[in-house]
Amino acid sequence: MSCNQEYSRAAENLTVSENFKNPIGFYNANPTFSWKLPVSEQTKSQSAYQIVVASSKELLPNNADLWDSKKQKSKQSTFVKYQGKVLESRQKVFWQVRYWNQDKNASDWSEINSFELGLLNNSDWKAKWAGLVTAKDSIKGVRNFLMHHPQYLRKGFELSTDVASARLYITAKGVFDVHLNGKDVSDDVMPPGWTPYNHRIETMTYDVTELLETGKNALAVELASGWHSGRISRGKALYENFASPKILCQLELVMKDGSKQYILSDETWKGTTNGPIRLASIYDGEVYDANFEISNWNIATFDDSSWELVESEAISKDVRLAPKRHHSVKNKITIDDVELVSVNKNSAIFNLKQNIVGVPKVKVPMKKGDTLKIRFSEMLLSDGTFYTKNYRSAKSTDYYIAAKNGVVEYVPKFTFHGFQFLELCGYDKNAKPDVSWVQGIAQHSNFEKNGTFTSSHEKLNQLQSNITWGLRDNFFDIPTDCPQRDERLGWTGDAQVIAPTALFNYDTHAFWTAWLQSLRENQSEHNNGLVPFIVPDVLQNKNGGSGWGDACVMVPWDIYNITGDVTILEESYESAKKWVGYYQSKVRNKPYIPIMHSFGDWLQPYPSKSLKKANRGDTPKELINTAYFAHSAHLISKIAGVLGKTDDEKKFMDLYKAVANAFENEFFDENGKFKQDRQTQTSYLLGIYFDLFKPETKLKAQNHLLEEIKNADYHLGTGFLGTPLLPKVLDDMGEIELMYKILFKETYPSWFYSINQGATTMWERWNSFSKQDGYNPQSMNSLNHYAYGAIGQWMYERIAGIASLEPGYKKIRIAPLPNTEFLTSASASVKTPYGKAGSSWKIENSTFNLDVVIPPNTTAEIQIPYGTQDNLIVNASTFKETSNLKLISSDNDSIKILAEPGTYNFQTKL
Ligand code: RAM
Repeated sequence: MSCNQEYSRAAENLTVSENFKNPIGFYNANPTFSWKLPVSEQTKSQSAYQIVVASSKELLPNNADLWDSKKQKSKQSTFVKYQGKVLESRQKVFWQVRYWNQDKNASDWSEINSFELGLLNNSDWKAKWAGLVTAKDSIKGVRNFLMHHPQYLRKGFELSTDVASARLYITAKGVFDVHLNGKDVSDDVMPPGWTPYNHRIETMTYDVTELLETGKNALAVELASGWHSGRISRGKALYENFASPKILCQLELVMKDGSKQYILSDETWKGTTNGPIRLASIYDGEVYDANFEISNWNIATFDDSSWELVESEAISKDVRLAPKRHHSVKNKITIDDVELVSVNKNSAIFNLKQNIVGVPKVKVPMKKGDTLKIRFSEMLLSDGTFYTKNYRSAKSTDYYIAAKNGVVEYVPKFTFHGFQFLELCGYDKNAKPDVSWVQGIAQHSNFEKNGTFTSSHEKLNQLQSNITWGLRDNFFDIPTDCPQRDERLGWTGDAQVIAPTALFNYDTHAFWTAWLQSLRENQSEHNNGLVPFIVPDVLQNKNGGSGWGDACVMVPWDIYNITGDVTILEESYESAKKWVGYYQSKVRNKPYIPIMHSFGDWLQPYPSKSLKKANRGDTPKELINTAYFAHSAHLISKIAGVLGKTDDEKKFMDLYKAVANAFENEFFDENGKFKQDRQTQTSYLLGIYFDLFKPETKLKAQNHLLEEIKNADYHLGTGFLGTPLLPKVLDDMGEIELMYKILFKETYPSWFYSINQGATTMWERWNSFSKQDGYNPQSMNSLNHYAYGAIGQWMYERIAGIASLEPGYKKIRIAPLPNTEFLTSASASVKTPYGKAGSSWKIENSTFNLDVVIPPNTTAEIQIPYGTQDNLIVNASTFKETSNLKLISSDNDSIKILAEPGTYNFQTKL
């Protein structure tokens, strides 16, 4: 019986599509289903499953009216496609699953989960865009860009019967904060976030049933420019030329008597710009004047007769309204361990000890009528000077004007800053500045932590911290390049290099797939397949860039390998092919060598070129174009293979081989040497990692690469494109000691150099700042830029030792590569689609100790880097093959084992 009980343990952790748990306002009427098997001795794997889907809970499991998958003999427990009846907007759908284990015993049915669809079609919207025409009295801000006064909008309404359920569907051309009867509807930050608004605007869905009252109610919205009508979108012809922000809002009520009511945004709404937020800009900050506060404006009893009527506008067919397909930004971490750095006559400087993105929360004594000015900075100069030059034209300053004497509390709402230090001035001169005056609120898209990495080395741990802070700081609804200066754009190249590391550390599956949809929408504007440098594409440049545009192929491929979700390959396939077509269209005189724009190996250290061109490094763009052309064609061939498109698989394989051949002939001599006086590490890295050389040339090129690294005194010499490839290439070459040597270098250029200079995030340049000389004087210089954090993938995969060997960790590789010079232990865990996997090693008394966790429904190849089969101890006994552990191979210095799910401890002598 006890056995049977184990067998009956139900599946857990049910999710739909990209890891959504019981979502409402869900975007996908064709979802996929995923579940995890419980961790138990009896459940090693799944031999079959059954999913049942119904329109009400009561129909489950036996009368599933929407879909019954029936028993499917399959090991698949992730991303199983829904194949039932067509689902509609607003529909609430219930589902559960059971599985059969390896012994063909059925589990119990899982708990019932649900999802509720949002408004999927523009025709679902009865509301109109509504708002005041603020363009007419807006002021000219930095570089003459219009600044709209934020709007306060409201609508009172009366309900005669009780509400059974209510959903608020809402979005904005701009950003908003919505209240119902004076209460916050959500804690989302700056919804609806940023998409190419000329193609698609995401809509939010909130369950507001509990906030409504019988009798009088009021819906109230604060609305500001955000990305849509702010200078970050750069005007141009986009987004209706800085049109006044507007809201679109549809409150749908189902009453207890079954009747329906709608409260819609339209010309009957009232509005004012005479509220306390006087101005708000992403780059430039917020101005809040407490003298303009309007008490009770967002509750039902407020008299809005003196407010203006808004203008309305029908929704257009051309811009899709679609439920948000990833999680919005939230306040995630409060930093209150603050240091008071200095107090001058009129100002005080505070240090959060961590470079964050978000807003300050200040509690400061003030005198009526005075203005508190809050400035931000990433790092002070050694003499304590408050430095803001690297924000360039972004004013990044908040102002608060006090309406009375006493302590004021203020958190800006419609802006965000990138900062570690903040300066206050304008507070009550009689008060003594105190650390309690300031907190930092770190904000980012609301994804969960997915992995952990730690080791015995303090600086390596600081690097992990810098990587993960740099990631979160730049995942503000879209993946941005930097979060602080007058840029904050979705650079495709940066995204391409960081995606794998991001997926290890955070559950960014939905975050990436949402952004990739924006990428495809912007690509569709260019018939030749061009993928813009930035997405959303507010620059509207007519050039595509190698290594940047390839994000449309490389990021989907990474997502697929790490999650096992084939959907992203299907969604991206045509886009990827078009991008390779763009390369083809750029081939001029020499076959397979595209002549086109590239940012090159961006920010390579020690460039030989003069300052203006130095950022692009020394690897010629033609070489980079050709390398990425080949690589993207190669990946498309692999993707075609996964999708069963055999013709394309061959066609793109042939193309890749032809381009690779041209690459070798054009740029390398018969000795595998890069044909340019100024040698670069990246030219070799691209050729080797993208597999562009004939085998004999590859060996020669590898030696030239080693030579180059030696010439650099064992420092890296790579920019944005080369850096992620360096550990992979050296690893394949077996040059592990060398990789450790480079990684643990303390001098410029290296990862630890920035740590030695006080970095708490990754930097844009290897030498963005030094304690001695302060900021690198070049104007483009961010202290929060994730590209060089791409080393994070190798830290998980090889220092700690966890990698996905078959898509989505169906097969796991545990293969740590310890280094005894620098480390005595390292450990990582990852929430795989099947459950938690772990690899943790330490070396003590000449014994190598490895703890491994392998989740159900997977297998693992475990490679123990020391010892032999004879001296291997497993879970405290001498190693013997069992049904759980099979020997694959054993030689003098490593043992390879195939493991079934479970928890294992391995010990062996060094
Ligand atoms: C700057 C940033 C960004 C990079 C582009 C090419 O804007 O460094 O990260 O991708 O240049």
